[in-house]
Amino acid sequence: MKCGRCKAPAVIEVRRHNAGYCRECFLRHCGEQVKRAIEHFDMLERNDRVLVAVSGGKDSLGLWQILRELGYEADGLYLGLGIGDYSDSSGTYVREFANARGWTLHEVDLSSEYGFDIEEGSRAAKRAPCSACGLSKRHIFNEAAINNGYNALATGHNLDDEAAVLFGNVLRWETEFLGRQHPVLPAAPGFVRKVKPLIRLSEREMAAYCVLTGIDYIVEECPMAAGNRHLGYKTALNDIEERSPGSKAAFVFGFLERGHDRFMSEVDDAREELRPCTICAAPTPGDVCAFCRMRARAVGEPIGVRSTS
Ligand code: Q46
Ligand code: ZN
Repeated sequence: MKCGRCKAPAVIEVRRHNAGYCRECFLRHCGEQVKRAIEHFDMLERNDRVLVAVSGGKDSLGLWQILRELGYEADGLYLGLGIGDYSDSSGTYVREFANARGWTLHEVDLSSEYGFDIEEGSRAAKRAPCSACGLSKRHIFNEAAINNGYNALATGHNLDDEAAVLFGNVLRWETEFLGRQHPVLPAAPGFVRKVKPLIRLSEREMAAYCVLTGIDYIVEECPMAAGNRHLGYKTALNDIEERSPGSKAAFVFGFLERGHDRFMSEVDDAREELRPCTICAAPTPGDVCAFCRMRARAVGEPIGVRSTS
């Protein structure tokens, strides 16, 4: 197969685009897809300070590099979740990546800074580990971006991730989540802007991007992911995509163009009722936010009192 752009031998085929690419044209394609997503959804301004949440995986490290190559002032944020060897090794990949390039990396460690890890939070809050983890990430990423003066928080969610989340939300008609499912969530009091610039690139394209640019990333999955619903949705969608290339993109972009607006009112209603958490000041519908409640339960403090020692 030849590269559809320059006719050199192709190194990858992207069936969704019905195209093959050589190394150089493929890397240009990845940069163009990110640029297109940023412009189309008004994700970033040229002078924004962007904080990229990096996990050590292909998507977040690839995203950080692409944003820097496109000229954005982008720094990294790594959150240590305390998930055994997986966290130790993912932290090493992130640090080596940032050090090799001399890029700024912020680090937050859940256990040493908040007094609990994902397993303890999950047990205390009676939530599945991924739910406790998602809650912690949302809270800490937002807090770190605001405290360090960033205008936007970028995450490495790719097209496959977004398709799987959309699939799950549609299966259960989670209307408020559907209203929130968008590649850009604008800033609001207490919330930094959140963007997903990889929405036009698949998992496979991100893996190829990292291999072709020599990015060393953690290949093993988080051990907590095994058997979760999200992975099941990904497998089902991969099967559909295999038979009918382009289905995932049609599903996600069709929703964003023709479905998303219909669910927006659910989010507005929910946001109107928010007020600052009495412990951390993050916006919350109650007195104490869900993260502070989980932390208090996990460390055995009465809810509503944060020890200062
Ligand atoms: S890190 Fe956290 Fe994921 Fe691990 S515990 Fe679940 S949500 S699977 S992206
Ligand atoms: Zn709080």
